[in-house]
Amino acid sequence: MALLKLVFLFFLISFSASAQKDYKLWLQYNVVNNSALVSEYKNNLGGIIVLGNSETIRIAQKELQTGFENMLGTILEIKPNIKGENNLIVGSQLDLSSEIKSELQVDLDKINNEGFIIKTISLKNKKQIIITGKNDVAVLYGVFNFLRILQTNKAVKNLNITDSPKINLRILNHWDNLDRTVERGYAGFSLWNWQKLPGFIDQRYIDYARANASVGINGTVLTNVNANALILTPQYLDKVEALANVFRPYGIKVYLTARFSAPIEIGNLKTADPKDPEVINWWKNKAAEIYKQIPDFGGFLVKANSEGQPGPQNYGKDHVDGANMLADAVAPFGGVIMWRAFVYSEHDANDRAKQAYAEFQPYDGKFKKNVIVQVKNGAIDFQPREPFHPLFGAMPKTPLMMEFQITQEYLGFSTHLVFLPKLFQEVLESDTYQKGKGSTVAKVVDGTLYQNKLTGIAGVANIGNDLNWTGHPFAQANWYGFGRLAWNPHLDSETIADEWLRSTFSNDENFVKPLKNMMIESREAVVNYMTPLGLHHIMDTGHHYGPGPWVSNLSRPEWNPTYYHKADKNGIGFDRSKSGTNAVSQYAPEVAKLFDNLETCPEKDLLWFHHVSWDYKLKNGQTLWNGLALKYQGGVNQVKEMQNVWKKSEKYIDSERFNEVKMLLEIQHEETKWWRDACLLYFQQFSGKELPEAVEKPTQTLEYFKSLKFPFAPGNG
Ligand code: BDP
Repeated sequence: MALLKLVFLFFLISFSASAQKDYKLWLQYNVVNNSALVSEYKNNLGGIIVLGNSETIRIAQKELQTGFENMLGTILEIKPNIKGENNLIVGSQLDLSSEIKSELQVDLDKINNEGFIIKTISLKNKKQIIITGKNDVAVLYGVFNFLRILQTNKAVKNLNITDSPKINLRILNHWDNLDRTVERGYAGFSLWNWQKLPGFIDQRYIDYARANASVGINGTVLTNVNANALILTPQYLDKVEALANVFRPYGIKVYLTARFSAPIEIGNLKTADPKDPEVINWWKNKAAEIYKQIPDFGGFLVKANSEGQPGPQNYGKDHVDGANMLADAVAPFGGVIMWRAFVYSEHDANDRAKQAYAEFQPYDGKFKKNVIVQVKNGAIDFQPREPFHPLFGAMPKTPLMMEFQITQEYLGFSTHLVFLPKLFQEVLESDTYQKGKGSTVAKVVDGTLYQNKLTGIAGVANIGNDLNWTGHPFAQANWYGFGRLAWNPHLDSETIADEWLRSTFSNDENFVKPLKNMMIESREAVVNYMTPLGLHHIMDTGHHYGPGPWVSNLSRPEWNPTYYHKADKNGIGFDRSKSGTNAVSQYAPEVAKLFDNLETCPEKDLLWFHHVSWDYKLKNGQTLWNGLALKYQGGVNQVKEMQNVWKKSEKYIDSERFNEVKMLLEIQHEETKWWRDACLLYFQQFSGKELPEAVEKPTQTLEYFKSLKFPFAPGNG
């Protein structure tokens, strides 16, 4: 009996230890194994001198102590002064001695308000590592960066780092409803426990803020873009205030989604017309009320006249009228309006891919200074691959904000392993040519192309109350990677994968190298087994999980996969060339020409821009049909290879996370075959051709695949 108890206890302890690993994200602070490094670290870090005493500085100090204790097994002493040792000096510019400040003047001039300096200087014949910035939050960013150096086992001798975020607003968009369901959320329910707020502060709110601060995310929109006006009532604003108070010391501002019809729904007005004086006044008062409770409230995110949401057009007014009215309401308090450009209408016969540009581009220069237009990365909707949205670079007088989707609505939910920073990087690196060669999307977003002062990037969060936050252990890398790219949109996704693997799992090169390749490959794999060669939006109805290229019965034409692939006896693909919908004309001439011409259109985007015959010759000499089939098979093979790589990683990591990922990869592999077979059997009806030899025979009939139903799929309202 005693033995049984012991075994049970051991099980409990080891369970909670590995469960904690899942929970701890990339802030594992694993023991540093390399003894030379450990002595170097210890030698350079005699103690910490902490300047200032704000809550933020206390958080920074605690973080450093936890980090050292876990990674080096030493409790760092807090010292009042240098005392003849090599130390770490941590504090904002305002708290530095004039001696240190003059040593750092050149660096201090280089950084912006949120930037930091990590630099080794000599003082009293001893080396001191200074972590500083213009304010305490910047210092906290520096501290997390310093800890990352240790986490990734890099040297700390003679440090000389100055780094500033290149984008001002680095924001998570939570599509969280007030009943705690999460639209397109695959990691459980919403973190925000509205019923228990404001009185009960869940430790998770603090841990969430800490994780975000560690990658420099400085804003969070708490509520779904399909908004509920109740969030703006006093009852809920008290709850929002409580969250804002938790997030503030971590440098995170709170934003809310504003339902355009709120003046009617909660204000008892007869209209929400943006030109109506009573409506204007209602919003002004509402803003004043919010700012009284939350002085650093960030502002509103608005989805208007899109997918049935109310907006200015309900009153014969336009997006500019709506956005500017709200902008005026928050301007006295320094707030911003993030106005989404995700619009398309079932009443518009135009190609859906053209509609947002057609509607918004003419508004260039018409928005108030504190409006930023939030544009999805591509013109349709967060597909595994889309060419960059033509609005980027096409509105020189309007700040444009990037919207990426971190949650994997169209990429296998939290079941499939897909490393999204690779996708994000592809978009950010795309050249819009709007101001000549080198006018990349990243430069539009970071404001350097048109010298915009207001810059922003949003990621639709993949976070829920699952123990591991994101459902799939590797989906944590997408949250992490979004934050890193928000800080610096020019970062390479390989660097991000490398940092994340080391901080989350292990620094062993035999682990990091193959796993890094696996993560990078995973993005092309998902494109191959879901939507190769420019196919898009062929996911099943509503929930968007799994293939549904046959779906053609939805009320709105542009919700049907058949609208997008247009497969017929003659071929497949959406003709957006000059002879088709001419969507190419929305790009700069250089880009339009490239996409328009079959010879120069990148094959990865082929069927996005062209309808080509089944016999069309691809660059590798294969016919389109064979090439397409081989891509699907290639995706299946890639995931098989991911499984092999993962199996070899067993000895480097804990068994719980190893097994979780192993099981998930098994499901993913099975589902790659489902994608391949369902799509190829369906398209084969039109091509009338045999599958090439290298493609495995389908396991089921097309009828079987069509019959599959997924009631209660998560994230689907
Ligand atoms: C689509 C989602 C839908 C969102 C919409 C949006 O299917 O749930 O509300 O985008 O971004 O991707 O507004």
